[in-house]
Amino acid sequence: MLKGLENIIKEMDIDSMLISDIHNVRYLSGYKGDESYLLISEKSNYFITDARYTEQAAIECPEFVILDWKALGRSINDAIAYITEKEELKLMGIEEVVMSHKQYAELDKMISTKTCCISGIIEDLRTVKQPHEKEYLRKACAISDRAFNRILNDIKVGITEAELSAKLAYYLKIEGSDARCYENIFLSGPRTSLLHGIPSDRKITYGDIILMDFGAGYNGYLSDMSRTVVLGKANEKQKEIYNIIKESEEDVINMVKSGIAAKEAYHHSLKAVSGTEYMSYFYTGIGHGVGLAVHEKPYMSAASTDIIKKDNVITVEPGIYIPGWGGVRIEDQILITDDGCEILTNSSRQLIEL
Ligand SMILES: [Mn+2]
Repeated sequence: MLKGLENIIKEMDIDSMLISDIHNVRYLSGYKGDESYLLISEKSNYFITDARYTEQAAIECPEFVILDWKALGRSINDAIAYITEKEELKLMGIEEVVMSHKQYAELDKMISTKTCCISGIIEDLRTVKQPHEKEYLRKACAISDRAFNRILNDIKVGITEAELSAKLAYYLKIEGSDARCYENIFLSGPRTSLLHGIPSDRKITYGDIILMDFGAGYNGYLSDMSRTVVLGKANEKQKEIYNIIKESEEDVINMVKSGIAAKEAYHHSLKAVSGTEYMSYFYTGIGHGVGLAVHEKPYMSAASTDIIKKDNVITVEPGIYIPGWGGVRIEDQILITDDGCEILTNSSRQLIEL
């Protein structure tokens, strides 16, 4: 049995769990690849993959029995059925939000083991970062700070968003990011109101607002930060909106600590915005946990029921997005402590005019 899982298995009165979410697979096994599953029982830990990954899995996951499902049948389900029979499993937890209906329907016919839902349980464990995870997250954030510093020199009239996005991805990797990471967001001018827009062939022009949202990975642990800058002198409206968002972000950073409800942090983010003409353009999600996944628990919004705890790593990222005009977002990644937080991304939050 893997450390930390005994209590869960006991409390839920199950004898096994099938882990299908790839971040949970990595969290529990150390495996860095894709398309693999864990079947953890009271007696043994199985790692189910295919021949593309068996050697890698044997190196990265020494605590597991490695099974190649293609050698056992036609689908992953054949390997699951093989284990449930061999281990005489009675009740297996499955991640119902990850497994497809097709796979579930087929599996249900193949096995006599009963199943129950365990989605969110490993995700809850993942929210509280262990010392090595905190170290990896600090390193990932430092990489994104260095890449940001480099990309500022490339933002010039005539270069496109897509070119800048490619350069930023290059700087992140040269500065030490994992080879595989997630795509950055690099937007300019009126396109900055597209919260998660895709970098286009739009050329940067003088006076543009430029929004970058990006991150690095370090041993699989991710950073996520955003900065909004202006090429040239910022106009009054750009400055006004930027300062509201900066104040909103700082209001949250200054109040957040272990034990605060996520929705309370959200309400604090509104102080700087409510009463201004921009309130209806303020986005309702102001942050999220970050770790092996770029968006994970806890979620920071008005509707969230999450409580922020010590050793959570979250982003704070208020933003105002006005269709046709543009948007401003400032995002930092922080580590929650008993009495406040440690800010992991250290790039300036002052408005940068290039
Ligand atoms: Mn984010």
